[in-house]
Amino acid sequence: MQQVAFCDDFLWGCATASYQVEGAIKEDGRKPSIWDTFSKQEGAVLNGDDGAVAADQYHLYKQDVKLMSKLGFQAYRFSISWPRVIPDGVGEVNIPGLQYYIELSKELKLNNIKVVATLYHWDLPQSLQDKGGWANRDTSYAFAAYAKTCFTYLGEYVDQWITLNEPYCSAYLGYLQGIHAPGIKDLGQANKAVHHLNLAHGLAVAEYRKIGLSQPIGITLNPILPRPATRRDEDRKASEYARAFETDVFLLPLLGKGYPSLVTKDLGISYPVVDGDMDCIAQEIDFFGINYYQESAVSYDDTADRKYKNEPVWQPVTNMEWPVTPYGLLRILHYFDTVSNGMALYITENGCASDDVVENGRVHDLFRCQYLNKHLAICKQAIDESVNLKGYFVWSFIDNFEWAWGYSKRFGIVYDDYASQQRIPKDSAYLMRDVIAGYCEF
Ligand code: GCO
Repeated sequence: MQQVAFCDDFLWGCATASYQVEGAIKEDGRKPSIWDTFSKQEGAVLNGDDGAVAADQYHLYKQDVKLMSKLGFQAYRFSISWPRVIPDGVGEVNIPGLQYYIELSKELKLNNIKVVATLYHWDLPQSLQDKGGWANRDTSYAFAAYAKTCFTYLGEYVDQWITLNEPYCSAYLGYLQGIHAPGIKDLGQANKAVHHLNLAHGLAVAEYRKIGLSQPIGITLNPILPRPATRRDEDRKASEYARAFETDVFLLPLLGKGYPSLVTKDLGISYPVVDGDMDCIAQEIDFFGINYYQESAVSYDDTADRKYKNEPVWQPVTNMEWPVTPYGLLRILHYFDTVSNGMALYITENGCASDDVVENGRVHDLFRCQYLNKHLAICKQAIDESVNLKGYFVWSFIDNFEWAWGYSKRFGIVYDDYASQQRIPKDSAYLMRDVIAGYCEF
C-alpha cells in the first residue's frame, strides 16, 4: 500500500447532524423543530419517515465515540440542536439539553477526538418558523443569542466552531423549492432567507469575538459551480449565473465583496440589507468548510428564471442519482483558494449513498470506497497544487435520516441496523482507518 499521502497535521474527521442522528425528540425539554413539523406533512418525506429515533445517538453516543476512536478519527463534527438548547427559539435556556453536548464533548476529549460543533444544521425551532422563520430578520438576532449561549456554555469544550451548515439548502431547498422544511416555494422569501442567514452568521461571529474565545470559527458552504455544457460563450455565462445565484450570494458577502452584480443587476434580485449589515457579515473568520458531493453541467436558457438550466451528464451515479465527479471538487477548492486569498479550507462533508447490504456480518461497500478514494486523491492533488486544505470529514459517520429521503438512503461508513440499532463498520470505515493511519491506495 502506498504510504503517507497526507501530512501529519491534516485533520481527519467524520460528520453528522443533530436531527439526522440523535432521535430523542421529546427528551430533556426539547421542543419541535421545523423538521418535526415538516416530516408529519403528507408526502413530504419518503415513507413518512422522521427523526424521532434516527440512529439514537442521544443514547448511544458513548458507543459511537468508542468506534470513532477505534477507527482512528481525530475529530467529530456534530451539530447542536437549537430546539434542545433554547426550545422556544428565544428566551429560556434549557440546561438539560445543553448538558447532552457537554457530555458528548467530554467523551470525545477522553478519547482524544477534537470537538467540531456546527451551530445550525437546519433544525430551526418551530416557534420561530411560526413568525416567518428565516424570512424574518428577527431570526438572525435569535440565532445570535442562541450562538452566544452555546459559546458561553460549550466554549471550553469545542475545538472548532461552524456557524451555519449550507445556508444554500436552508434558503433554497426550504423556501424556494420547498423540498426541505419549512416547505415553502417563494423566491421573495428565499432571497430574504439568504440575507438573514448571512446576517445570522455575522452576528454570531461578532458575539464570539466579544466573548473572546480563540478557537477557530468558520462557516460551511456547499459550493455549486456547474461547468458549462459547451465552449459557447453563452454556456460559459450560464455557469457564471449558476455560480452567482447558488454560491456567490453566500460566499462573496463573507469576503466583503457584497452580493454579486450578476444576481442584483442582471437578475434584478434585491436583498433586505440594512446599514451595517454587509460589514457585519464580512467579519474575519478562520476557515471555510466545504461540503462536496457532485458537479453538474449547465447551458444558457433565456426563458429560464435565472438564465441557466441543467444538462444531462454521463458519469456513473450514486444511489442519490448524483454523478461521481471528483474533479468538480478540485475546481471548487481552487476557486475558494483564489477568492479567499488562501484561507484555510476543510472538507466538512464528502461521501455517497449506496445500496448497502450486510453479508456475514460485513458490508462490502466497494462503490463508496471507490468514491472516497477518488475524492481523497483530489484532496491530495489540491494540496500539492498549494491549496490550503487542512482537513477532511467524511459524511457520514453512520447511516441516518436523509431529510426528504428518510431512511431509504444510507450515507454512513458505519451501517445502522435500525431495528436493533446495531452498528456495523462497512468496508469504507476500514478504508478511512487505513487512510488516517497513513496508508492510501489511490
Ligand atoms: C448536506 C447535509 C447533510 C446531508 C448530506 C447528504 O450537506 O446536504 O449537510 O445533512 O445528509 O449532504 O445529502
